[in-house]
Amino acid sequence: MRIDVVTIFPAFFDVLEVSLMGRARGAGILDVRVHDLRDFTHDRHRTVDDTPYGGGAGMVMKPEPWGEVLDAIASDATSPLHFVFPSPAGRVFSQSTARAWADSGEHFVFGCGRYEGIDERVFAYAATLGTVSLTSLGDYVLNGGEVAAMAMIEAVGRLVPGVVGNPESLVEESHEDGLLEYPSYTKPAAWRGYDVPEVLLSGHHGRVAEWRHDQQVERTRTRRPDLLSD
Ligand code: 6GU
Repeated sequence: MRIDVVTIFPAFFDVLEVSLMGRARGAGILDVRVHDLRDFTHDRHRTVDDTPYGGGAGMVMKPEPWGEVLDAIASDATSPLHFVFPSPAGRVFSQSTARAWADSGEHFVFGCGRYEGIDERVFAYAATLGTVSLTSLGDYVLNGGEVAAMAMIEAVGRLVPGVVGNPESLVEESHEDGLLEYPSYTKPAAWRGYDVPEVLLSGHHGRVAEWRHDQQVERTRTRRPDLLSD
């Protein structure tokens, strides 16, 4: 899977060299390329922002460097392009979004905005090159799109075949079946006065499966009743 990232802080993405994502990149399963937006400016100060038309607080990212970097990426596209602009004003990302994107076969481009946002015309221009999504992680505000893009890249990337060693571990986890994950235990069976639930020591696979499912439903009911409402 090919992923391009556009940012004024490439260092945020250094952590993609670590752990499962780093191994997947080394193995050629994920091809992640990070572009510094300032490399697509032409003035001495490498300016990427300016004051908003109509006034107001903060600065807005200028369209010209974005146009140039999007053109450069589009000229090197490996499959249909999907531009994702992380934004708290976007639609909320979920496991089903991650699954759809991982299965899409698209070439993803994450455009990370800073300041008060990106000039709105950039989204219209990107739509002439591919699909455009404005996507939020949830109802809180981060300083820019970088941390949100990282979260989405990891959520999508780990669903690409070969990134996670044991594909079964993807099936049983929280949100894949609309329920939270069941609790897990390992040895020792007794620890500081806390015992592992008896059923897990029974060796009875049917009873274990039933207990785990009951735990999933009960956890979801108490912690996340919104997931059960439909
Ligand atoms: Cl995608 N971006 C920013 N800046 N803040 C967020 C977010 C995204 N999702 C939640 N908060």
